[in-house]
Parts: sequence; structure tokens; C-alpha cells
Amino acid sequence: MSKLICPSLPGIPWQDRPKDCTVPLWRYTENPIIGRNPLPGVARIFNSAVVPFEGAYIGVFRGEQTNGVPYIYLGRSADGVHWTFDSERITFVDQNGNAAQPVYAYDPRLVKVEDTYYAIWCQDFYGASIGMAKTKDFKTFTRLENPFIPFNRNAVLFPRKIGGMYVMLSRPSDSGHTPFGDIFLSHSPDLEFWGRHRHVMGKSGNWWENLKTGGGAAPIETDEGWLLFYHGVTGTCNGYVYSIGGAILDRDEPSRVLYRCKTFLLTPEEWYEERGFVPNVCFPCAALADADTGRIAVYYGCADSYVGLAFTEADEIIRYIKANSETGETDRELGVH
Ligand code: BMA
Repeated sequence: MSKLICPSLPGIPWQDRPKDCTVPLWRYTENPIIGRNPLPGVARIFNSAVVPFEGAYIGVFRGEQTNGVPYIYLGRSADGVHWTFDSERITFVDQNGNAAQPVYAYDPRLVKVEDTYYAIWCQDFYGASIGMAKTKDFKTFTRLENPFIPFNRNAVLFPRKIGGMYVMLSRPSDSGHTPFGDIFLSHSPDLEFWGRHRHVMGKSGNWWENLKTGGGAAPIETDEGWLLFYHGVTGTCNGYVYSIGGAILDRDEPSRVLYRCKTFLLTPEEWYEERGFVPNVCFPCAALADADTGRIAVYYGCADSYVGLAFTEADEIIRYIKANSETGETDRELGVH
């Protein structure tokens, strides 16, 4: 049995696998959990991240304002499924307490490392790049230095230091709708200076992810390695299609991909994934996990319009990824390592 190495979370959102369902990740039957026009001035919420906090859940949400500009809003939930949002955008300050609002902010991730929560998002820094802030109370969000030069997106912090270093995945890009993209990994002793960059993985020969990849939910530690839900993208005559992929990274050297699933775990099929502001997008940004039961709940943006939830179980998903993984020669041919 594969084990999750994370805290217990008895109240994790959950639905048992439907009887006739054979796919590795199954959708919540009440999806989408966040619909259109979730609050005044915000047309859509999607690509958002949540964590357990004080016996309930809290999250940073990509709110597409009615002026078309994305920003991050704070949301709260007792059960991780039904959310209420602050009507005002999150206020950021710099290290001296002065206002430090990004011009725009999107695709936030939220990760607890030791006693601090880190929000990481994409913002303008002479083009698309990564912004980062820390908080302990979700009242004051203090900006940190931007970790990387432009252009970059999809930064995801690991939930603990590895070898004494903070570790972050990111996806160097261009400033537009990037038609390429590999996941890299960087180390930092202090969350300010980032280096010792490593390549993790790029597009593969698998047709559903033959254009680009990007980190998704913060990696989940298991006794088999770091379980990573990421997005893989293919191009069609009608635009990009975003699916959820799965990989397992080495626990001590997470730039080493131990297993990478050849098949997608979830691909746009439901109306809220196929239809929306940007059709055919399943974009994972967060996952909750419960060490006691092995249950995992994945939060993913749907069609740049909604938030969906999908479930799996640690032992099962790890077995599935391993059984359907690239191995040996094929890996090298595909440039996985
Ligand atoms: C990517 C990001 C995501 C978005 C996706 C599909 O480049 O901008 O926020 O979900 O495109 O539009």
C-alpha cells in the first residue's frame, strides 16, 4: 500500500468512486462547485488553490473581473465545496508594509511550508512572470521578491524543504499563449535567491501532451515519491486542449521523474470543461490529501470559467501511474529524463 506523508484531514471533500467508473480520477457529481458571476464585479472564478485552515478551508481564487483583468480573491469554506468570497481583492504589502498590488494576478497556488502559507501566481514583471507573497493569518499578505525573471508561469512550491532548500517548479514561457513549455525546478535557501535549476519534464510523445506541460497542484509527498498532478496540452485546429496528467518525482531529487503516466488522468468531457470562456481546459491548481484514508481531492479550473473537483485515492492513483508509465528507453527517446 502506498502511503501519503502529510497531515490527517478527516473533513476532506469526498465522494466514493461511482460503481461503473473505471477512470483514475472521478469527478464530483455536483461540479462545477463555483459557477459564473460568483460575486459582484467578477465574471468567472477558475484556476484556484485551497488549503485547510483553522478547522475549515481557505483559498486564493483567480477572479476574472468584469473589466477582463484577472486578480486574486480570498475565499472561505467550511467543507471545501461551498465557498464564499471576500468582495474586495486581496491587498498585498511589501516588506515595509507599503501597498504593493500587482497590476494583474492569475493562476494562484497556495502552499504551507512549516508555519507559513505562500501564495504564488502569475503577474506582470515586464511580461508574464511569477509573483509571490507570504501570510500566516490570511489578513496580511507580504510580497516576497519575484523569484524568476520573465517570462514564466505555473510556479508551484513544494510543501517542505528538501535537503535544506525550498524547492519550486516553474514553467518558463513567452508572454503570450505560449506554444511550448517544460517544467523546471529551482532551489532556494531563503525564498529570495533561486538557483541550482534542473529540468524536470517537457512535452512528450503522448499526443494529449505533445505541445507543453506545466506544474499543477503542489506535489503531494508519498512513500513512493512526490505525486504531481500537472497539466499537459495538445494543439488542435481549434486551439489548445488542457488535460490533467500524473507523475511521481524522486523524494530527495524531485527533478528525477520516476514515473510519468502515458495516458491523461482527466480530459475535457463534461459541459463545464468543454464549454466556457476558453473551451477544453482542465487546469489543476491544488489538491487536498488525507494521510489516514489516502483520499485526495483535486481542484481544477474548467474552461477558464468554473472550478471543478475530482477525487482519487493514493494507492490507486500511484498504482495507475506506475502501471501506465514510460520506462527505460522510451523515456529517454521522449526526453523525459
Ligand atoms: C494558460 C493560462 C491559464 C489558462 C490556459 C487556458 O496559458 O493562461 O490560465 O487556463 O492558458 O486558457
